[in-house]
Amino acid sequence: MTADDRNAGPAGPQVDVVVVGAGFAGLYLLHRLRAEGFSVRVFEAASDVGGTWFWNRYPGARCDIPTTDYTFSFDPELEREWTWSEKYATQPEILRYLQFVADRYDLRRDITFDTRVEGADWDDVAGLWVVRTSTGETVSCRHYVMATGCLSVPKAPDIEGAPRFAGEVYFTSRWPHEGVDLTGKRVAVVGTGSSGIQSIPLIAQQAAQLTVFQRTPNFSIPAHNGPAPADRLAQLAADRDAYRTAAKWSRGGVPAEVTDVLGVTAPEEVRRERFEAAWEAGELFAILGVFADQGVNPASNEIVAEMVREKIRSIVDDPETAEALCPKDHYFGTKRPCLDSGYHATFNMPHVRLVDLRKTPITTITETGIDTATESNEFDVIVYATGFDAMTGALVGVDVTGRDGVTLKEKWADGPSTYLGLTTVGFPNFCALTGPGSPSVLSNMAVSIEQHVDWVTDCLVDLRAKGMTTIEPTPPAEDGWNQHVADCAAISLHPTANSWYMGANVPGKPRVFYPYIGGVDNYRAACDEVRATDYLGFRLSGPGGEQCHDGVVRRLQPDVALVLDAMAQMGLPPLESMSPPEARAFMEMSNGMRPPGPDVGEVVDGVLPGPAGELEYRLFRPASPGPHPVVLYFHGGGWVLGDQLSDEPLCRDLCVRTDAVVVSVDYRHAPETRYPAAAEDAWAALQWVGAHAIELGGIPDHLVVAGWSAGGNLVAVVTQRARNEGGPVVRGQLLLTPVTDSTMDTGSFEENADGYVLTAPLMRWFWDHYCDPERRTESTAAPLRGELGGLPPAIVVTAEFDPLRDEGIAYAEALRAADVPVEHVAARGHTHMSLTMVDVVLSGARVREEIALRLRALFRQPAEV
Ligand code: N01
Repeated sequence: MTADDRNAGPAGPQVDVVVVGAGFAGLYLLHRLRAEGFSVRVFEAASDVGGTWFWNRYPGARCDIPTTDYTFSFDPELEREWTWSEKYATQPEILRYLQFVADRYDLRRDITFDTRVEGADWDDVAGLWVVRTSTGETVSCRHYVMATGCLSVPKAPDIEGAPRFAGEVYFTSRWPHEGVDLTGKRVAVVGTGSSGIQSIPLIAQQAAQLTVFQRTPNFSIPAHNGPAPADRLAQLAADRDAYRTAAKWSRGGVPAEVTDVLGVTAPEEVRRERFEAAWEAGELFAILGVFADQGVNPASNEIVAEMVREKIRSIVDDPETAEALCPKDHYFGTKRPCLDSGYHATFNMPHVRLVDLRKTPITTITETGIDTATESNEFDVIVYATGFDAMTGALVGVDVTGRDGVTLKEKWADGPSTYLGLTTVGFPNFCALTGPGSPSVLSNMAVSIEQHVDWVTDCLVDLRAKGMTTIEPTPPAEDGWNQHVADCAAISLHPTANSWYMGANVPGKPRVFYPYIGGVDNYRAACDEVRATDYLGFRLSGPGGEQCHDGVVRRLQPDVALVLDAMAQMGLPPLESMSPPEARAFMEMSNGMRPPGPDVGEVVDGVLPGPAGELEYRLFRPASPGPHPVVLYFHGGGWVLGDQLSDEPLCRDLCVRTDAVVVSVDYRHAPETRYPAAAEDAWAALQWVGAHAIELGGIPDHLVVAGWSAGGNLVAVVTQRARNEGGPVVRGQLLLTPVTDSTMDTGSFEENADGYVLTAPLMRWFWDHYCDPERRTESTAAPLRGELGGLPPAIVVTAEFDPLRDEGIAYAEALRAADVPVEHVAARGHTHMSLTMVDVVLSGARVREEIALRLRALFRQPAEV
């Protein structure tokens, strides 16, 4: 009990912390809290420690992360005292380990076994939780932590007739402790997830007949179990601390090579070699990391998926069974892949049979067996390996009532909502270890558990030091985190699968992506940042006063952040420190390394007449039969950099998404030819393209002018001029993060002056090269200052982290005020550059699709002018 609480008198809590669950998480939390001088009670429904490893005793149960990594790392002494016997330890060995840990740190004395926590109510006046247990005990505590595991509540059997079966029934997740003798029995196994796939080969060894009822085939690779891998043991022996630190800062919680090999571009022999190496390694993160893009790119994913299917076909003798065992309805990795020991070969045994429920669904379970659409089968035993109400089942299963009488179940009725996957608004002093919105099940649980326990313990120590007794996230912080979790998932292929990660296995459960897929490393960085910024996004209160640093910890799109980090690590010189020719050479070199953009029907290079000589253009034609609408495009580059090729991936993307001919035209650049040369060239290009639209393959009067950045400036300038001069007919204008004014003093300029590639100094450098200060207020330099009435409909795109954001918004607002139809697309979490980074910043695709949707609508509307 803290000093404050001891002084609090009878109204104070009985203990500082109540913890639910004595698995990996509960045990370590108890150890750490106790070491920090907190009083703790742990309640555990089972009769011993172990959590999931207490309950899941089915034959073949093992971990699927190598035990060298699936282990506590907080105490080097503990690591020296315990040696795992196998690469993937069995359930009994892992349970013995947790019992050993409990004994070694004398943890049992604070754990109450055989006791389920049934409810916890927040008392807002006293600022404490009142916890109710199945034995009738009531305990008050300052902090209430659920360490209940992500896969601890078995899914209720949802098969018609299940209660009628008169034979033996077992659940893999609640296997009898005394074991089950299946010798000579006719056994049915329903379910082919990790539990089914691990147990089926061992059940087959005993059963007289085994029938496996498979609804969805799962990807599974051989575990190649045996002694712990020598290379890993050597790394640990050489420098344990370095190895454990690498795990903490890895993507999945296991030190692993991070490849940059893309499946889609790698040569066949490289693909094969990488896949075979991962197959031989028999490790989840190896097979999930064959290619850098397999988790996001369907084509790359399919390469891995098909190689796994080839393996299945090579193992299983009967071609029909082999095909039924080949997963085809989800991308590899979007449901948790399994590690097995002889699973597929089990189907070559004469007494083992697969029933494909996709072809012949179960109609009912009877007193004596299972009926499918085509047959009746009699069994002595049915084994359900049908999974869990994952991630939230155990949390909402307890009657947790927060402030204002709202239960967690009610609050999460449409899906979990958390700050950092740990805390939730309305539930002060409440934590869910490895909760939804944290890496948890996508990571090595041992590492993620230690990280959460350490963070929570450090937090409670900080609160005590500050004299604070309550902590609760703020709504903006929680909304921001939920958004970030969803943004991370949206880039990946994961949400496409009907997986338990999506809540899809439990009828009626909200369909959202439950865990955080942004990586253990990024997640840890976010949590560390919250603490380092004195609890950003949390409200703290107590005798020490009140504090609230409200805010959102991650606002950039996750892939934008990755690109920015990668660029920062390269330590590139700022463009404005270079001469224009150096900056151009540098840009050309970096453009040479980017993905080319999507295929289009045809690419044609040409020239058109400009006021001071020919202007080069590149035309991108859709593959569909023409004629097409035409988009005249002006590149970005601050009027100093770039040419008709420099935004090629973006032009290709626009062409494919809008089914329009895109004509990217070059213009003269500063400082060699300063303002208004670029604007004059752009005007000439508009006139020429307008006049030659039909020859270019365009539909008459279906011309849109588009441009990015300085190109967006030129779009605004030439559409104003076309209105002034009575043509050409422009159906619409697309301004992508445009320059519309020259003041460089907006809020967004201040906020985003540095760190997002287009910096305030770079923008000044551009302006200085382009235009004399005294001419920058002319409307052909700063179109926001022009007359805006009577302009064609506009799509104005702004990016949140862009110095130019506010002038883009100002232009959209000014157009609207002048009665010009405007669609403003605000790209949340994006930078000035990121929307143009086709196939690099994948989150940009959604924004470009939104733009394309509006452009297509513009093309369908009758021309205004
Ligand atoms: O559960 P699952 P699990 N009729 O949900 C099927 C971890 N774990 O216990 O896919 C017919 O994966 C269901 O079919 P479908 C690991 O993270 C780890 O196996 O919904 N079939 C599926 O085939 C794992 O991912 C280890 O179409 C029905 C199966 O039952 C997670 O726990 C070991 C059905 C359930 O698979 C869950 O694994 C074990 C119905 N009505 C578990 N309902 C290690 O190796 C469900 N199914 C560490």
